[in-house]
Amino acid sequence: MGQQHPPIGRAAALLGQARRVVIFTGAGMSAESGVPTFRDALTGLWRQFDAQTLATPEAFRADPALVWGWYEWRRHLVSRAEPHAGHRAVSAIQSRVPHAVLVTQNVDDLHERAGAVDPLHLHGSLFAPRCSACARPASVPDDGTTEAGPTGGRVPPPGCVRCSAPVRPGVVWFGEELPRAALAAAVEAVSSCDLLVTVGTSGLVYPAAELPHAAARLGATVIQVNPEETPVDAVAEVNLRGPAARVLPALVEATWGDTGRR
Ligand code: BJW
Ligand code: ZN
Repeated sequence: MGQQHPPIGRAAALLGQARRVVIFTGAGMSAESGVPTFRDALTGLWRQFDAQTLATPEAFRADPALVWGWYEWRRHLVSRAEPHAGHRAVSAIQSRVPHAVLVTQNVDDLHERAGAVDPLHLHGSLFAPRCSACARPASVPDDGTTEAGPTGGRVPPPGCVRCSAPVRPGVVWFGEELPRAALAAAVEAVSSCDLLVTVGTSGLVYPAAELPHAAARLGATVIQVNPEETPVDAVAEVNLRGPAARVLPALVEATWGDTGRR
């Protein structure tokens, strides 16, 4: 369709009219906070590994210290990171739109730290370890004790206090089921939204990647924020090609006349 307005103006008009919004975020949302995207996560001493292979139950069973060390390294990285203006813009949208549900694939806590309301974490959290055998929640190790060191980043996981099996990260690995309540709430929000804003996801990992397509199929409008093309381009009414920390505050400002900072 011919766009009379620049894309940001068209997106602002859609957001300003929307009554039920879903904001759907992926790893690109946190990139400008210094958290590498999933496909860029293997830097430094992790360069020799493959993320898609490490993020599996098979990898954890084969080498628990390797996989636990990788997640501890990432947990420390996230603990030192700060939310950026894009995270705050997401919270501003939640405070302006009567029904705005945040669905994230991210395992960090940057949305929470920027004031987001009840984010639905489809792929779990770096901060919710549990027993790999009996699923008992385990405490997050004390900060500073498991910094990846000269051992090449390997850190043996603690044992469960109930059954002594290895504690595992509370994230969803390939081949594992997504948390049912979060997925059901996300599907429900997508089914009843009139606008879905997708931010910083490659749209490659299912079933989460289905959500923008489901929204479009059910008649909602889709806005995408991503510097790169993705499979979501096909269903997005507006593509805002740029980084989340710049585009989202600009979108909030174009919609409501300020950046949402109070
Ligand atoms: C910026 C930016 C900036 C950069 N601003 N943007 C159907 C078809 C094919 C395969 C499957 C299918 N259904 C299921 C599968 C298998 C599999 C799958 O999808 N595989 C694909 C690889 C093909 N899915 C699963 O296995 C899922 N489970 C499942 O289906 O279970 C079935 C089952 C049912 C019942 C019982 C038992 C089983 C589970 C998927 C779990 C995914 N987990 C991970 C790891 C989490 C822990 C960890 O982080 O280590 O989640 S994988 C990884 O991908 C992570 C992410 O959340 C997820 C999505 O990645 P995301 O967020 O899109 O990041 P990137 O890096 O891919 O992209 C970043 C984007 O940001 C890029 O587009 C950049 O351009 C952009 N960007 N800078 C804005 N500044
Ligand atoms: Zn246990």
